[in-house]
Amino acid sequence: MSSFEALEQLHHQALAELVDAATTEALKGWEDRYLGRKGQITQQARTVGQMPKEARPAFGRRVNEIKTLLEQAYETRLAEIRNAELQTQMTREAIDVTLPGRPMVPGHLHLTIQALRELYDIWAKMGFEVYEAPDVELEAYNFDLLNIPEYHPARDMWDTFWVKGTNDQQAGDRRLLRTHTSPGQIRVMRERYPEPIRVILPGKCYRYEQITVRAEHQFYQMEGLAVGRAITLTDLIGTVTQFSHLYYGADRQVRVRSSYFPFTEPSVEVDTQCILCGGEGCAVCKYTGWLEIAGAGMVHPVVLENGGYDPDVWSGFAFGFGVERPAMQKYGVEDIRLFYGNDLRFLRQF
Ligand code: FA5
Repeated sequence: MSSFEALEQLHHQALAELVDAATTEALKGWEDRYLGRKGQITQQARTVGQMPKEARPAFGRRVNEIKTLLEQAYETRLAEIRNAELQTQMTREAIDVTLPGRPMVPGHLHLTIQALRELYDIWAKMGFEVYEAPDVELEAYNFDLLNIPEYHPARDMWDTFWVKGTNDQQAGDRRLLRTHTSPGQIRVMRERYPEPIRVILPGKCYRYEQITVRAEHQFYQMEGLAVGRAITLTDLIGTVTQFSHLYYGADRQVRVRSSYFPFTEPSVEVDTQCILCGGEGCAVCKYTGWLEIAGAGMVHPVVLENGGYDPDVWSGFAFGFGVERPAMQKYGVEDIRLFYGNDLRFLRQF
């Protein structure tokens, strides 16, 4: 077979194989085999030098023609294959718009957040602004400046989580997770002096205590503080009564009992008529007809002084409500552990 015949045969063979190449990878192999540096057409071009002189121009021209024809055929085939691959991909990924949609499951606010927001609204109506104090607190603010020195037995009322690495600090400078929101009283007084104060201090509190149906180791409190020049116990009673009417309903009576807190004098506990039995007596109120809703009292002169306010000129009241327990009463929740147990069956009810 002459070199020309062999060249034509190669041409036809290449075209036939090109039709069989059905993927971009197969096509790449074909290109390497015929047009690549070591490809057969390229090899043919290299044989020109060994041919008789008179045959060289015609052979060389034909090799170049075939090379160009194969390159064009290659481009056309490549476009076909790419198109076919795209079609396959589009079919595979096609969205069936007739399928029913997946329903969105919208989240909603946690019961505690709902309760907090309701409380903010009520206290805002009564002229109290929100003051935020830190969760990680100095021992001095949580205890000493609230008239609870280190030796004071009342420290046992609040079992404390201490912050690791700060217990070699001087007493008072040690850090802890606040056991109540009352340390915010000192912060707001020191910041606002000599202005009168009317704030609520909401926040999470932490106690190293046994978890029960009524007690968590993390829970919210809503502190309140009013400081002015002629504030009396009557103002406190009027304020908490008004609050109770707005939160629980105007038909619930409120009563105040004597109590003890180191940072108030006198100190009281505030009770409201049991929301479930209306005062008749039931298991929730332990058959007393009353539920405790807050600790409160007139700000102790020592605490006023620690806040920078002269107790001979200024007076004030403070109160500390729980947030979860009142919400439990209001919504009939029997176990505080449900709040943070992350059981959606419970949370979705509110
Ligand atoms: C105090 O924490 C005082 N600081 C309140 C106070 C403020 C008194 C200002 C006077 C003036 P007490 O420890 O009673 O008080 O807590 C107040 C409220 O926090 C309780 O009535 C209760 O509703 C809530 N509470 C206390 N411990 C827990 C707990 N472990 N889990 C859930 N709620 C709790």
